Amino acid sequence: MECRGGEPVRGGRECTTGAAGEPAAGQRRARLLADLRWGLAQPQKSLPSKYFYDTRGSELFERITGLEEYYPTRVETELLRNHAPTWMAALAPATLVELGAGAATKTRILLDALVAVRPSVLYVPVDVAGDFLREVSHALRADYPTLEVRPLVRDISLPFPPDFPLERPALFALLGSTIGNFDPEAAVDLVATVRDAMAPSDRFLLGADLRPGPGKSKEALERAYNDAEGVTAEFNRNILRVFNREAGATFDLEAFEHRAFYDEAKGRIEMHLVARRPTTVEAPGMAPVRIAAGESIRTEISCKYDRRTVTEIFQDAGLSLEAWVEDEAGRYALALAGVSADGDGGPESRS
Ligand code: SAH
Ligand code: AVI
Repeated sequence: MECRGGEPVRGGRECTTGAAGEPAAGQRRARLLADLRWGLAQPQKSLPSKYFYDTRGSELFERITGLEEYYPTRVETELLRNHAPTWMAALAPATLVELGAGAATKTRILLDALVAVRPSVLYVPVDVAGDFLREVSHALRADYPTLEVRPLVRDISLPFPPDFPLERPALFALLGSTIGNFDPEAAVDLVATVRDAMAPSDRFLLGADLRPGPGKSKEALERAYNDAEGVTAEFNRNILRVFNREAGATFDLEAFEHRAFYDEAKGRIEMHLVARRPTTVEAPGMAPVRIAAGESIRTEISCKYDRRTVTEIFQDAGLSLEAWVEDEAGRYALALAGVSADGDGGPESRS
């Protein structure tokens, strides 16, 4: 079965029983094993990119965001600095829900602008990386004493309704171009899930990495995923560590090398782990899988956008684009959207 994100997930709706809605350890292990079996049985072997993010993977991603080659974080930071104060003053949201919050570093730009106009705010960071999310939430509570922080450990590729009411207006944010890690159909499903939770007064803020153009070469884009220090390669291999540790798989990390390239036809970066030599992986309940030298496992897609494709995703999901800002070189954009006037109006219009 294909789930949102074009990634294999068994069993539909996530059954959540742990703290902050986190799946119990046994359920997570069963899901990892099901995804591993499915992914390694495909003609193009693949693993869901959400499994990069244990605490080590989250920390490696944070290191990536500081790399010279990885421009998206720098450019998004600049755009947020320039536009967050105006947007926050106009919207004054009572709730900020952030999908794939990670270290919430850039979120602080939103929060600074927000608490300046509305000190008492609810912040709901949603992320699969539970331990990391708890640490980040703890730090935010210390730094923003008037902020109520309610973290949710959820998989955003599945419906993730919070089990508490959201104060309106709410701002839903999906930053870092994490939308790119979902294929276009899955991206529409994800945005539609958010739209279903939105009231007419709410807004959705999306960060999107843009396709190569006059101010952005394909080479510069590919460099962002092939840094000189090898941090992205380490991040890529971390997915195998996660499967070894959490699912009892036997990936030989040394047998795989990092590869990332831009596929112009699909408008996306693909990240792979390529076998340097024949290697075999075993896992509980799975027949050993032999991987030939040169064969690869695709570990991530990172779709790139333009204003038209983002507008289409919004439209298909029942949202309308209200603001679009990008840097001068056209490398990265922020898009702000509201519920479409011809939609059903979201929760405020339902009884
Ligand atoms: N928003 C941050 C982090 C981006 S990294 C930034 O802009 O820098 C992507 C984040 O999304 C990680 O924290 C990862 O754990 C989370 N993530 C990835 N797939 C996810 C999924 N399916 N459900 C929930 N969180 C996910
Ligand atoms: C989180 N996500 C949007 C990053 C991206 O650029 O697709 C993850 C990443 N993969 C390699 N480098 C960064």
